[in-house]
Amino acid sequence: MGEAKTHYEVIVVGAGVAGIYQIKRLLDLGVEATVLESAPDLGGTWYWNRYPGCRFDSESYTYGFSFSRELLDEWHWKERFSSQSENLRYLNYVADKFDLRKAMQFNCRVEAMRFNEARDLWHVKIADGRELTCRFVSLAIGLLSAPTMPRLEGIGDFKGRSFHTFYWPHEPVDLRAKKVAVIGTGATGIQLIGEIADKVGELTVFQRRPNWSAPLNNSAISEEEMADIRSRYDDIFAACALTPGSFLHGPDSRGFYEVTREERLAQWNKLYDEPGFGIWHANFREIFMDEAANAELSAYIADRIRTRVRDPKIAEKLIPRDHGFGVQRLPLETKYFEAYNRDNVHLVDIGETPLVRVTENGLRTSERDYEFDIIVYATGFDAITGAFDLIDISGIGGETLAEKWKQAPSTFLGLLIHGFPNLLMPTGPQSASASTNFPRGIEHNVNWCTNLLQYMWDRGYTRADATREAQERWTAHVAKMYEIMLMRKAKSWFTGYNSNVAGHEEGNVRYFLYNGGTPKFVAIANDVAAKAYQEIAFSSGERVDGQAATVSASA
Ligand code: NA7
Repeated sequence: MGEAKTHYEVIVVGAGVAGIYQIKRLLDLGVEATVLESAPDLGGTWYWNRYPGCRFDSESYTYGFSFSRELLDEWHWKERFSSQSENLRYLNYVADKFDLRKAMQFNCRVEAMRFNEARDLWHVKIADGRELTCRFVSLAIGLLSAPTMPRLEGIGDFKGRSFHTFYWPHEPVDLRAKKVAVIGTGATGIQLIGEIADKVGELTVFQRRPNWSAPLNNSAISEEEMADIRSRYDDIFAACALTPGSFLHGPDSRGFYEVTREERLAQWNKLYDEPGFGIWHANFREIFMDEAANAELSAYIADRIRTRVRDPKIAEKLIPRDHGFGVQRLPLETKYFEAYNRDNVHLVDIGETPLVRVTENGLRTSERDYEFDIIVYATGFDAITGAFDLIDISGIGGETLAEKWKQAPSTFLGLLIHGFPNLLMPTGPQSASASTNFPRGIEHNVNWCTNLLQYMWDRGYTRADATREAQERWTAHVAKMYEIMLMRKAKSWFTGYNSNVAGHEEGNVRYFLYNGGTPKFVAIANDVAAKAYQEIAFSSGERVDGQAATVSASA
């Protein structure tokens, strides 16, 4: 395991999708590198989230790694939208196939990282007491890996079982005949509720705000279909590379107002009944920017909800009023709305009667007490920057990242941070990977970062720091793109909103996503590389009084 070693050229933090690919690239190059993972095993998101119903919203065969033809030929995705257990099996298969485990250390929580300016090294402190050094760190720590609990009194008082969906127990949880509460109706709650409604005794859903949601329309993939998919992989990945979201679903080329209302309805009828994100990503572009266009689509989806939910009062409660369709992350669902037609499923509108506290026996709202055997918190994540905030990271001059990003993150391409040299972010804020079919963005970002490292190794540089100007330009560009998007008004993790984290409440929009789409992002990032990384200051050699022996032209 190499645990006695204390120095590496590269330390990768996180053994999820990004960390697995990053270590693969580094080992192929013969670089001395290790992965530090806080969990007992690899898989990241797919290791942790074991709640029933957890699965891809991306078509499985667009989510898998694209780097190995052999892997593509060997792996059979069993379902169009594969489940958590299968996804975890896949990531283990990849790690074993390419012998990556040898470079992974588990149960290693990185507590702190300090940049040593004199030697151009990162000092990485692990919770087990070890301190490692390395030239480069790749923080592959995930976008949604810091779960958050409500700030509710009495959480510890509950005598039954309770857990956040992220920490759903590894052993099966017997839900039969149990009284179960689910708090939260985001993408997670919606997957969970649809899956367990017919498996529990009583299910009570505590909904603060409804979310728009559309059918996943999942199905099995037969041997023949998989053979066909395998023969088309090149085309599939090429098609993903051309769409803004890196999915197979690209926007309708017609203008919303160029077609008649009947034509729009026909298109929506088709998309709603098709698998996946088509209703979101293959829709008219205007739905993301134009209030009237968005309102017409939202009214259409509201009607679809009304046809699926028997009790009109419940149906109205499940229809969002505070935001339009698709301006928050769209959850995809399987029999979610039908769950509310069951006698054992109850909806509590905690927008109207807020949760007051957790009690010994259950939950108290402003109206009454409820008794439960199990309380499930599907309350989301301190998204994107949350995992960074859990590590005490200090860069040039002792500046801490938490302080620098307190109001909002600022980055260069979402990949580098000025003042924090040699720190790479394959899944950071403000890159295209945050808003797209994650692995497609991740593969690009890992390749970009690895090419940057190779560039430095070829030239003997020991420090790369994005310039302040480049970072300011990029951050302003990212923020500007929000101006035209309806999403800027939404209370969702897309805008850095989280009611459970101090400073992340409503009103402080944090620009997390690059909204220009994958093709544009890739073109910009590749152009930076093609022009010899002019936005990055390179230098090399030990420093005397802060001066490097060699400094690049761009420094
Ligand atoms: P989300 O999408 O952030 O959803 C969290 C849900 O929990 C949402 O309905 C919240 O209501 C609700 N919530 C959060 N805090 C509270 C408190 N304190 N009281 C009541 N209700 C609360 O997280 P998910 O895990 O569902 O999805 C995250 C991503 O994972 C998803 O987008 C996929 O990419 C995978 P609110 O809407 O804030 O009123």
